[in-house]
Amino acid sequence: ILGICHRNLVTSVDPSSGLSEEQQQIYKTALNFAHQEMRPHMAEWDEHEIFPVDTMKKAAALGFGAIYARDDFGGTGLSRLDASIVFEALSQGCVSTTAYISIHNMCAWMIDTFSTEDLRKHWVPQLASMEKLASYCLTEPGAGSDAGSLSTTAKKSGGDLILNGSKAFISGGGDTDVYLIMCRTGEPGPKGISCVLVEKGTPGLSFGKKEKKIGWNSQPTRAVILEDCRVPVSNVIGKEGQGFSIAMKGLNGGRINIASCSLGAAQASLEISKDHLQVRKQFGKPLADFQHTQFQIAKMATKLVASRMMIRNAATALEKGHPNHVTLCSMAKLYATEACFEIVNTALQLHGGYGYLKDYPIQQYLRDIRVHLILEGTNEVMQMVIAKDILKF
Ligand code: FAD
Ligand code: 2MC
Repeated sequence: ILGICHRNLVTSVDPSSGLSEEQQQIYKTALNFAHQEMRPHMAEWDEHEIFPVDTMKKAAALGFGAIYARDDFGGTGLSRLDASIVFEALSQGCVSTTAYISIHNMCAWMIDTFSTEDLRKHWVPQLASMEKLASYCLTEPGAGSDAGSLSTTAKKSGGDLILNGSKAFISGGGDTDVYLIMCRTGEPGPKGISCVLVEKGTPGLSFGKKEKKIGWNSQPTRAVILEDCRVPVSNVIGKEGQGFSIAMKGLNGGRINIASCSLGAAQASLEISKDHLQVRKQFGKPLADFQHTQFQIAKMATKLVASRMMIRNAATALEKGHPNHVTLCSMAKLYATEACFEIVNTALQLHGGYGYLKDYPIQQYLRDIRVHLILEGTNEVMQMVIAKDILKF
């Protein structure tokens, strides 16, 4: 029964507080799915590195495959805040699987927003149902944080583009169907980059070995290799030279979504800890009776609520196109991924030796959310973005 519901959550940490009735219903639907379809399998997916494609298709049937893509071609047409709520709920069932679903959603939105009507019509329905899965390919072995320096090239040849280069750390890589490749079609720097869609099966597209990781084990991570890989020019998403901007706009939402995955893990860990502290006795009384433990719980709850407020505030700013949305998304990612990691780490400590055992889920939440401080822009990059904004005046 660990974390089966937010049964007594009439308190400040109730995730549905402040949400409209419709949003509360969305949250409930996603949480039920997480508890019924994901949480019972989360340890097995981690242990055996299973990519649960059938479960993800079931999630897509609830509208979670293209949550904030327009609804004329099968997107769900919901808001960024709605998406954040969905990822917060789903990640309680499995952070790693939810994080992949969030990357897939980011790609679906990029295609829906920037591609031609033909590409939209062809891809959005299949991505919304998760019949086809997508990967986002920005990072290279020599271009991680400095993404604008990427060196994968796409050279024109008649009506085609010929791609050469390699991408590192690609989530879903090898097991997914559609690759959004950020590649150089022009001058050095961010302005010379385009976003090109490459389908699995295209000659010249291959994959590296599956990486061994400490978390995010329910989704594969591989290098994506392009060797004279030929695609039609019509596969360019948006305009030539617009690729870096499209990639960054995708990541604004991605950063909120990944922070939401940390939030769900922290929510579940707090609830599990509360149960444990009330049941486990040492020195003749429940651990919850010790003031130090109470102070720990109080700090965890405060960090949780602060994280949620920052994430939801940023989601609303992004939705409304607020002039500061880039900074607010970066702040939410920076703050929430770190605060939620601290919450889950404290939860592990409060479980004593049991927290370190794989019989208990906290260690998996901890391993899975650690990487959120690194990917979708490291938290140092988030500070660069924030500082640049503050110091520009
Ligand atoms: P580096 O850029 O080499 O950074 C190393 C360290 O130096 C970091 O701490 C960084 O913050 C710091 N640093 C760098 N520059 C500065 C600076 N100017 N000032 C201060 N500190 C600095 N990428 C994709 O494109 N698609 C994916 O699907 C994807 N999935 C991933 C999945 C996993 C499991 C992992 C681990 C990574 C994934 N990534 C993906 C890549 C991820 O985005 C990069 O790892 C990340 O952006 C950092 O790049 P890097 O690893 O090259 O580190
Ligand atoms: N939203 C919209 N536009 C953005 C943006 C954002 N978040 N960030 C940058 N831009 C624009 C920026 O406004 C500028 O446009 P213009 O020239 O029209 O003013 C252009 O992009 C270039 O920006 P900079 O001049 O700031 O570029 P710079 O090369 O200095 O670096 C930096 C920017 C460091 C912020 C960027 O390279 C970055 O975000 N690096 C981190 C890379 C990253 O996040 N990787 C994640 C990979 S995906 C992943 O990990 C997954 C798991 C899927």
